[in-house]
Amino acid sequence: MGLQFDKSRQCWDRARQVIPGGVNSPVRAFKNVSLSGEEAVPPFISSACGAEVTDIDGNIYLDYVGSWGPMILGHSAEPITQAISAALKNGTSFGAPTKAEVDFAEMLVELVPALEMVRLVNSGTEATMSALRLARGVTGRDYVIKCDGCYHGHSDSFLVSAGSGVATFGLPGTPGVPEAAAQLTLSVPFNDLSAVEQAVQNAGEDKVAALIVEPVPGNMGLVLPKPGYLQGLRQICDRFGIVLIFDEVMSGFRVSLGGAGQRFEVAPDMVTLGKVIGGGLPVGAFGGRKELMSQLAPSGPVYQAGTLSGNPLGVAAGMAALSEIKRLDPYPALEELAKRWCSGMQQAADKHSVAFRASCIGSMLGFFFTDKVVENYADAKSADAKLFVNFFHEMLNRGIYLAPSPFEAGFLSTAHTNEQIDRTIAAADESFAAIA
Ligand code: HOZ
Repeated sequence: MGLQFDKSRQCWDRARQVIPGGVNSPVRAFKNVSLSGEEAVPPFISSACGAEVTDIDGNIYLDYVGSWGPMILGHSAEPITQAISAALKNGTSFGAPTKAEVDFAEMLVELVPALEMVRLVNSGTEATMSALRLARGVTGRDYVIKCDGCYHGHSDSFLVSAGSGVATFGLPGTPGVPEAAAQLTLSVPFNDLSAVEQAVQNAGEDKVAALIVEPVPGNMGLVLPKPGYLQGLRQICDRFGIVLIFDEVMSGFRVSLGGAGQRFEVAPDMVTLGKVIGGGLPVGAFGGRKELMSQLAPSGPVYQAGTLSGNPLGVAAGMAALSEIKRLDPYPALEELAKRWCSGMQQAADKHSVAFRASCIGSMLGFFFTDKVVENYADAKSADAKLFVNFFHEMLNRGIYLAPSPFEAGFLSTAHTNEQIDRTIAAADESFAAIA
């Protein structure tokens, strides 16, 4: 056993000379899954098709990262690649309105219940920072409440007690963030309504502009909201005039066609979306109630802008992806596949008496090396990190590509098959045996 990584290793050596940490986004590094003192080398990916990715050494992996979420239709899905090719012939950027972006905005408003108006941006980070700007602008308040372990991109306001890479590398989250900005962010445990009430009291009842939450967090591993939690957030926000923002960068089009707001029947004031609406190209969006969104420039005073926002290639890819997803309605099949993965993984762990908790919702997957139900970031951090690292490498060596961090969710696509899920479970069975 053991894959060859010679070419990836060579690339890694070059990358570290010219790119900080060798990667263009921290979560791609294998620093946190090093087995020995030496940093593990991430495979450098050369191509991807369906549910598989191939690295430059020719190793093929069954992929559960899915570019961190957007690949609902699998890699290189034909409707998307064709749409990009067709759009490419007409030019790559105009910096002017297009009919396609109107079609796309209409599609988003049709599919996501909380969206009455939407503005396109280029990433989830842009979406969340813009949504917060708007919430502050319309309320005239400064504080924002978020949850520990939730990740809303890398802008100043959201790095306090953040998930994803900040959690993976155990970073403080605030170097480079002015203290004055960090102080306006109040972070509370997920799934705890009384902590939110307390934070509102601490800030002052008329001081909190927004409460932002991943309704189904995927950036501290996958954590599910307790029954009534999201409804409780809605009630608190109503009581204190706080703008409720659902950050659906992870859960959007993953837990249902209309996202978590639709699945849990809670209407946020605003929704933020990211890569999942771009079919693999850099697209994001934020939107919500018309009365709020019309306060954005140029119809209102709150400024937000972007030369590449509504870029024709991104819009074409996103439109193709969402149209195909709407046409296929893959949600029941994806949920079945996820349940098959979840119960198979749990059984394999139980067989080897490994403390392990698998969970899933829609096409999102999660697992922790613990015997308790994980309800928040503190629970997630208490899971066995060493076992995760060993398991991760056992799986990678068997051709299963998982996120290199216990603080990330996994993703299924319509390209994954029952046979591939069963192969994953067989690999997990051997891996649990190896690490037990
Ligand atoms: N939200 C993504 C992972 N949880 C971010 C991906 C990245 O930071 O590159």
